Amino acid sequence: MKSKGKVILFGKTGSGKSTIANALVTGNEGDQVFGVSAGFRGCTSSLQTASGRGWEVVDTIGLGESTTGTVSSEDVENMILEFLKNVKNNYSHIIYVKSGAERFTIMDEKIWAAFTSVFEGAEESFIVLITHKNQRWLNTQWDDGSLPKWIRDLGKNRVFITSLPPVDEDEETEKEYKIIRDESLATLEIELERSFAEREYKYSSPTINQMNESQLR
Ligand SMILES: Nc1nc2c(ncn2[C@@H]2O[C@H](COP(=O)(O)OP(=O)(O)OP(=O)(O)O)[C@@H](O)[C@H]2O)c(=O)[nH]1
Ligand SMILES: [Mg+2]
Repeated sequence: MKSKGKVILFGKTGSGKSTIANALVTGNEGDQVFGVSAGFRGCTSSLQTASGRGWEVVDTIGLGESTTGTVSSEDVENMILEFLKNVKNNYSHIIYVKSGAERFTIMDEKIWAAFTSVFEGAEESFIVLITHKNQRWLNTQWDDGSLPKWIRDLGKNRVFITSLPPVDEDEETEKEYKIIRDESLATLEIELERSFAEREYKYSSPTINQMNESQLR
């Protein structure tokens, strides 16, 4: 199958990264490739890559998740170094995932700032993807100016939306959810394709790709 792109997903725990990764790779069908958290606690423990339906997707550990006990600053530095080494690559889309069911806070803005500095040089492939909501909701947010500035500054072409509710036990509800999931995925793929086509399918290369270990540190 023709390659559609290589995507990397970031965002806070529970924002929906693994759900999107599964949708792209499996098309909402069959077994899930990426572990999806069953509720309150995240379950993606490291970097995970999988391919399917023309997509190559890198799913990352949830940001903002507290690790067990106290961590020394040296540990943190090593963790970040390990992380940077692992994400060094060329991408078609570098996606920051944010749950629309949660409030937008100063924390989001800080994560976004860190994110943009890690992927400096690859700005053309940045996308914010808001989950748990639909296009009507997003349109309203644009109209009444209630999105935070860092999202508004990206512009409508760079802010996407998905609603991928998990499979429901109730048959009637599930029928509805399936339609929502399928429409969401179809729209997302169209948007991803459009934004990649705009750059003539050129993969972007963050400057960290050219850095050696000591430069990264
Ligand atoms: N209703 C609804 N639920 C969603 C949506 N996206 C994800 N979920 C649910 O939210 C929960 C967390 O989703 P995950 O995909 O595991 O989130 P994650 O970002 O991978 O989380 P970590 O791996 O902990 O970083 C799961 O129960 C999903 O089924 C959505 O668009 N709508
Ligand atoms: Mg996950």
